[in-house]
Amino acid sequence: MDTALLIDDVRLTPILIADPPLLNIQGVHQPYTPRLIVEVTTRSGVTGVGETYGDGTYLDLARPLAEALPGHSVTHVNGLHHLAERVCGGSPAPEAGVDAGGLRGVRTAGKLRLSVVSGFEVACLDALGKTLGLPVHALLGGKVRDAVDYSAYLFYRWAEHPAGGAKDDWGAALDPAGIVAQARRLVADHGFRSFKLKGGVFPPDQEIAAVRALAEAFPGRPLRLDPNGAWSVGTSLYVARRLGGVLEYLEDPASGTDRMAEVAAGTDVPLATNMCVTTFPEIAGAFARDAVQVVLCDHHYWGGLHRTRELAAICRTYGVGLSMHSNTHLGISLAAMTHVAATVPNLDHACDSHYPWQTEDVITARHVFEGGRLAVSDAPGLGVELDRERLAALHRRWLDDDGTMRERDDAAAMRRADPEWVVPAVPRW
Ligand code: GKR
Ligand code: MG
Repeated sequence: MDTALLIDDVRLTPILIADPPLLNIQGVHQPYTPRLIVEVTTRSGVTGVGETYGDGTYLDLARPLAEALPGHSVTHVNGLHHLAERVCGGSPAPEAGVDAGGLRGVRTAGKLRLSVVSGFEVACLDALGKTLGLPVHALLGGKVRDAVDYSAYLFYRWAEHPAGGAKDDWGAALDPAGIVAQARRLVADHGFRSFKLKGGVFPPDQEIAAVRALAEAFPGRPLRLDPNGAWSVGTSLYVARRLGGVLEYLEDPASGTDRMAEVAAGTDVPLATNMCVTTFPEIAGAFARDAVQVVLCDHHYWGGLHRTRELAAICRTYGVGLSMHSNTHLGISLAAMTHVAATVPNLDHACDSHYPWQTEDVITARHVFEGGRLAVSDAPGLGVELDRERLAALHRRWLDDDGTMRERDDAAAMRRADPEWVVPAVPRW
C-alpha cells in the first residue's frame, strides 16, 4: 500500500452562505443556509475538498467519520460506506414512502449518512486526483462529453428577505411576467437553453400560466415544472393535460410512489422525481409500476459519485431517463456534479443547479456557464481551489449565528414574514 495516500488529517468546516428569498411549498429559503466543507489531507500533504449539507444532523454524523478516517487510504472510497455505518450509527434500512413535507424525500439517519459520505468521497477523489495528476472524471472511468448542460432554475421569489440578509437586484418574481423576466436574465447571464420552474407555491392555474408564458417567450425550449408533490392525482392529471405539448417532464407532481404511479398511468407526459426514488431500495417498486420515467440523481443523497454512476446504470438498464437534482450548493459540489455528469452516457436532460443564485463561494475562481454549459475540467482532482479567506469568513458567520440559521428550515423562515404559516399538508391542491 502506498502510504503517501493514507489520510493524515480531516477538517470539517461548517459555514453559512447567503441565499435569496426563493419560494417553495415549504416556505422560503432562509437568508443564510448551512453547508459543510470537508478537507482530507494525505500523508504526502495533498488536500482534497468536498461539500455537503451542513445542518446539525449532518454534522453529528460527519464528526465521528472525520475522527475515524485518518489511516485510511483516499483510494478506498467504497470502504467509506462501511466505515460510516460502523462509526456514525443510523439505520441503513430500506426507506419506503415519502416524507411529504420535505423537499429531499425521506430523511432517515441512513439517508443523511449517505449525504455525509458523499462529501468525504468527493474530498478523497479530489486528493487522489491531485496526487496522480488526473481529473476526477478519469478516476470514474473517463468523460464521455467535454461539457455538461445545465438548465435555468426559476423560482418565484420576493425582492428581499423580510428580516434582513444579503440583498440582490433581481426583484420579485410572483407572476408569469416576473418568471419570464427572470428567465431572460438567466439566459443573458449564463446562456441556459432549458428551464425548470419551482412550483407548488401558487394555485396550479397560475403556475400553468407561467409555464405557458415561458413556452411563448422561448419557443421549443425544454421546460419543466416541479411542485414538490403539492398536487393530488386529479390536479396532476389536469396540469399534465394543460401543459401536455409544452413540458419536457413534470417533476414530482404528486407525492409518493403510489400517487405518482396513478398519475403516470393517466398521462403521456414523462414524470420525474427527486422525492419518491431517492435511495436504491425505492427503485424496484417504482420502476415495476412505471411510476417515474426520469430519476434525478444527486450525488449527495445517493451517497457519492460512484453510487451516482450505479444509479445511472440501473436507469439505463430499465430504460428510465436520468437528470440531475440540485439543492442550494457551492462551487465544490458543482465541480463534483459536473465530473460525474461528464462520465454518464445516459444523462438525457440538462442538470439542475442553484449555483446562479449563490453569489458567495469558497473556491478561488467561480464556475462560468457558457451557452448554459460547464466545460469539464481536465485539471487534477476536481479542478477547484479552496479560498481559505472566504471559507474562514463564512465559518465566522456560522460561529456568530445565534442558532437560527444553522438548520435549514424554510417554514421557519416563512414564519418570520407570516407568523401564521404552517407547511401545507399535501395534496395542497
Ligand atoms: O431550493 O427550494 C428549493 C428546492 O425546492 C429544493 O429544495 C429541492 O430539493 O430543487 C429541489 C427539487 O428539485 O425538488
Ligand atoms: Mg424536484
